Amino acid sequence: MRSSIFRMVMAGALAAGVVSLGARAEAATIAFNTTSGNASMTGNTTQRQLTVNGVTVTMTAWGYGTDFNDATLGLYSHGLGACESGSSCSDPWHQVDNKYVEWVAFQFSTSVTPSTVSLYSTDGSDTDLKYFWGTGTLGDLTPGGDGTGAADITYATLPGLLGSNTHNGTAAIQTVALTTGGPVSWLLLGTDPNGWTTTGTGCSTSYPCYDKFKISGLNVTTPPQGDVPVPEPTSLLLLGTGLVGLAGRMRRYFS
Ligand SMILES: [Ca+2]
Ligand SMILES: [Ca+2]
Ligand SMILES: [Ca+2]
Repeated sequence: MRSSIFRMVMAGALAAGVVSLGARAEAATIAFNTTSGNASMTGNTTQRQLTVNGVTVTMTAWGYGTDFNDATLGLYSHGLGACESGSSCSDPWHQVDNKYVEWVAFQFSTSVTPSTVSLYSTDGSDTDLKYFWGTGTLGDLTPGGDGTGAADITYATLPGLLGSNTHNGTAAIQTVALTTGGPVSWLLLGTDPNGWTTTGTGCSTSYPCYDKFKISGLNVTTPPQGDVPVPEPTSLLLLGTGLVGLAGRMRRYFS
């Protein structure tokens, strides 16, 4: 009887002690360098992966006509490029462009808040950016295979929100702010499908000016974690010391 009461009190004290302990992790910025100069990049033209500070991002390229199409994901000294399947992949179309309309998907292993993306325009082209974002898994945008089986995903059925950031390109890396308003699990970055123009200097109906860029890097923040029941070593030591004292007092009380 005494020992069972003793065990109950001890169990209660231990449970209360563990639950009340907490470690609050601060928000952290993670910089994904998506140039070929980053030796940590793995994968191939179908899919590439990068892990920084425990967060893995998986990158896939897609093209878009009337729906999403397969594309190859190129890795160059100035960053990621894309070539829609069957389109020209010669310079300058090895970039992410809106002549063939291409997108690069970033699927994160945990929720992150995107803050900025670095774009590089090889030839000083305009670099109008559009982006979708969402939670969960973006997955295959051409389910069943391109043009076969299940219908490909379209913009209208893409399970995400769309934002944009329009600016004029120069032949340098540009940092563009991303505004998702909170944590996301995936991001789909591409040129504005309607961003190209036939007017302006050097642009005509015969030679439209298309938007083109490479994606050099992506910065995200990991959200601060709430109080989680993970005991800290120093707190555990205090808890253990307290329990030893409590046990001693209880033994004296019950004996
Ligand atoms: Ca398709
Ligand atoms: Ca391209
Ligand atoms: Ca444009």
